Amino acid sequence: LRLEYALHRALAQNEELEVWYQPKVALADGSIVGAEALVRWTHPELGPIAPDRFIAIAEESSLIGMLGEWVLATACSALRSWRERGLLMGRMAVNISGRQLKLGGIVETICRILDDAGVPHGSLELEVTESVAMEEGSGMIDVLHRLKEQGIYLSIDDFGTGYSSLAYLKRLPVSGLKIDRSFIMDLHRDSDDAAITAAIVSIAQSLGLDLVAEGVERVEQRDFLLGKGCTMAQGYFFSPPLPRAEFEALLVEQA
Ligand code: G
Ligand code: G
Ligand code: MN
Ligand code: NA
Repeated sequence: LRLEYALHRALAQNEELEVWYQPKVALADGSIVGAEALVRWTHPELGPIAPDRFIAIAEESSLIGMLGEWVLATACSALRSWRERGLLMGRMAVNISGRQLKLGGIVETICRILDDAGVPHGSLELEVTESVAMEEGSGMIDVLHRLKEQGIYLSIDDFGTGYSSLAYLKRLPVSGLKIDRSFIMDLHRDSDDAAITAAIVSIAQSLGLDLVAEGVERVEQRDFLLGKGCTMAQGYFFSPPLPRAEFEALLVEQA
């Protein structure tokens, strides 16, 4: 309850929260093709609080709407500025939780934030976890379809950790998959992980889905993925998530 109160205060005062950005790169040459927005909270006394922890708190309380809207608006305003300067014409990816997607009027809220920021709908990617995307009988599929109708790009985060049937995956209105980093981590020395990753690459290719590998930290992982035909990645090998000014410096460097 104390953290919930502190989070509420942080949102109201707009000082302790930040959005950091991690590049999504083309595996072949490391060029930046997009960004993922990741929220950060530094409490004045407790220091940095892990997003997993405070997002869970926000989801249990009614703060998830406010937090999610703040992250989206902040990320869109950064993207608008980078687009205007020709620094990043690719997409901005924002994580969205299941609870937030179920809030009334969520599609309208998201579109309003994009329109206010002057960001084309097609420049937003929403990352939804596999378990959320697969939720049946919750109206989730309908929300995802309506977001897609609005031109928003949808991808499945942490792919491979849930239990999606391929038939169901084919019916989802998503355009891309992100291979969970647990498979990438030991790719270079675990033959099961290598086989699973190769299988996910071919699933994505057969279904015509874009694919991003998460958590690429080593050159061997990059080379394996390139060899299998995966074209995009994120990970410390390329860059960790960075504060806005540092991410922007990378964009300027590559421009
Ligand atoms: O960036 P980091 O690895 O610390 O993120 C931990 C988790 O928090 C990840 O699962 C990530 O998707 C999630 N996360 C980070 N930022 C956001 C956000 O703005 N909204 C939601 N819903 N989840 C986020
Ligand atoms: O669940 P999601 O994919 O949204 O989580 C993204 C999180 O993964 C980010 O918070 C980021 O800090 C973390 N991350 C990004 N790249 C790497 C990496 O190469 N290795 C590890 N261990 N974590 C990473
Ligand atoms: Mn993500
Ligand atoms: Na992930």
